[in-house]
Amino acid sequence: MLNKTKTHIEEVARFHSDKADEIEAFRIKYLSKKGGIVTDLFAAFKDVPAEDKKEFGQVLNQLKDAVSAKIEELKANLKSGDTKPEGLDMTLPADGAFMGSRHPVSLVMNEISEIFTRLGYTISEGPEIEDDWHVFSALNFPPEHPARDMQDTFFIERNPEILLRTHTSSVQVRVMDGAKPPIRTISPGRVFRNEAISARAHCIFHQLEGLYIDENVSFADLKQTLLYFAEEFFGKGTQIRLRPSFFPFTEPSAEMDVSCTLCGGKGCNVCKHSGWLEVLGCGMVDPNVLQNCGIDSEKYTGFAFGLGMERLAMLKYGVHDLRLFFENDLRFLRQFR
Ligand code: 2U9
Repeated sequence: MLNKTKTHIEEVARFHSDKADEIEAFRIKYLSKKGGIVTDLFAAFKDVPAEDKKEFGQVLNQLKDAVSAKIEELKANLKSGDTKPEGLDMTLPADGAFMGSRHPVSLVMNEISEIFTRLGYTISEGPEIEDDWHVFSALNFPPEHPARDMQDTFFIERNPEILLRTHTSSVQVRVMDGAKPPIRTISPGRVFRNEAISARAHCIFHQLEGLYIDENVSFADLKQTLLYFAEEFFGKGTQIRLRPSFFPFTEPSAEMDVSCTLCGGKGCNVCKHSGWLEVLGCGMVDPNVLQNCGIDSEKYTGFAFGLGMERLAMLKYGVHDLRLFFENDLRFLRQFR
């Protein structure tokens, strides 16, 4: 028994761990009230012959002290912080940090901006809070036009008229002011219209408008530019068609459809069995607008176009309710990672 106790002392001296659970197992092995080695040896002490009791008692106490000292030493190391804190395994790989993603409207806006910057267009930005001149008057809106009504536009002040821009054409009016053609610019941005919110409309949305002014710019240039855009954005082989339309700031004006991106023109639910999807408005800049912005309409002509970003994002990603773009629901947004 004496030799066994001495062997235990050697084992205790050799023991080392920097894991809290192993140190606890060590304590239980030696000091547990039930079945602990030290506890059992003390219980056996009464059976040791009287002449051996002194020596055995000393060795047994040595073992008990060695166990207690070892536990204290190892626990102190744990607390000192240069080893692992209890319950935390520093060797495990780190949790993957959640990477944010771009909003689908930003994705579409960036993609379209890149298509036009490849064609040499600059990107122009301007204020969201505007005056009547830059949003309506310079763009040839007649005084009685419904867009000038409070039902359609958010007014901040009535006299003088300060309002939230209803289109980003106002940015291009600012670009034209004092600039000499050639002008080739796009203006992406947020616009505001006093509309009831539904699955297809919102009072805040995003537009990207384009403007190209130079000598001899023709409707054929507009068509070719838009065909290039359609093939880049919707894919090679996409067809376009132009239908006559009306805007106060362009003459002639047109709306452009692309062959349905889902059925390729055969007819499906998305294109309402017409084979075509309406994607943008366009036209030749009205000479009145050029004159209003200080550009000689005898010398220069230009074309312009406007796209609604939410509508294109709905087509591109198959989103059926425009309100999803404004709700910031992470279950929706994470799908665009
Ligand atoms: C200047 C002159 C003319 C920009 C244009 C459209 C046609 C158009 C709509 C698309 C969907 C608005 O968001 S939407 O509802 N836009 O149809 N926009 S031509 O014309 C301009 C721009 C600037 C100086």
